[in-house]
Amino acid sequence: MTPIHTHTYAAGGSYTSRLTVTDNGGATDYDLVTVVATPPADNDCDGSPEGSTQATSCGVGACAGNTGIETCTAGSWGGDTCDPLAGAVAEICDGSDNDCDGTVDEGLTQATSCGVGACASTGIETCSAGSWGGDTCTPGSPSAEVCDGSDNDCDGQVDEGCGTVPVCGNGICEGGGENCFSCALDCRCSGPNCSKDCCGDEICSGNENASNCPVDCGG
Ligand SMILES: [Ca+2]
Ligand SMILES: [Ca+2]
Ligand SMILES: [Ca+2]
Ligand SMILES: [Ca+2]
Repeated sequence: MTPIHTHTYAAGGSYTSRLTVTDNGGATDYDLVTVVATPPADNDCDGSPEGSTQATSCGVGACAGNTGIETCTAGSWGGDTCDPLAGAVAEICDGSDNDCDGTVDEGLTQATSCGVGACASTGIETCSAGSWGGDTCTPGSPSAEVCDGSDNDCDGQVDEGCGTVPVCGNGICEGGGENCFSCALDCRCSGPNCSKDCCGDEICSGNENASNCPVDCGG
């Protein structure tokens, strides 16, 4: 049986094969065989021929409306060049989907602060639909003002009223050095560091008593 030689081409087109035969005497002869297999004009790419292109669009949020092209290849559209993230930037609190992931203002928080003086505190707030809210900051509770260099009652003033406390003009603190900030040996009869005898000076004279002076001199 005469052998059949087979050669297969993967795509349609016009192909010619030359078949040459040499006999036992050395004589040769040949023949040309042409086979034409033209792809159909419409290969199911919506009536578009092979290799044609069409515009595409893609993207959501700030990337909505990005464009590209795709190509009709072997009966289907493919190779879309549209980039759904072209133009994407980091998400910010503005009511827009800046990073083009389909969600608006997601995962945005920022630090907050509230209260003054001893009541100062911190918290966070969250962005929703372009607005910051849900602040978790809660100020601390105020307490009575004492002479300690802090704004205990959270009114914005430090140690207000301390200046009205009578000072003891004794030998250690005299000369204007007595105050809540600079005099380690606070001689005021009602101050937190009051450990001095308040007797005998001209300012506190007459003010000393058992209720506000640890060393009551009976003035
Ligand atoms: Ca987003
Ligand atoms: Ca945003
Ligand atoms: Ca205060
Ligand atoms: Ca204070």
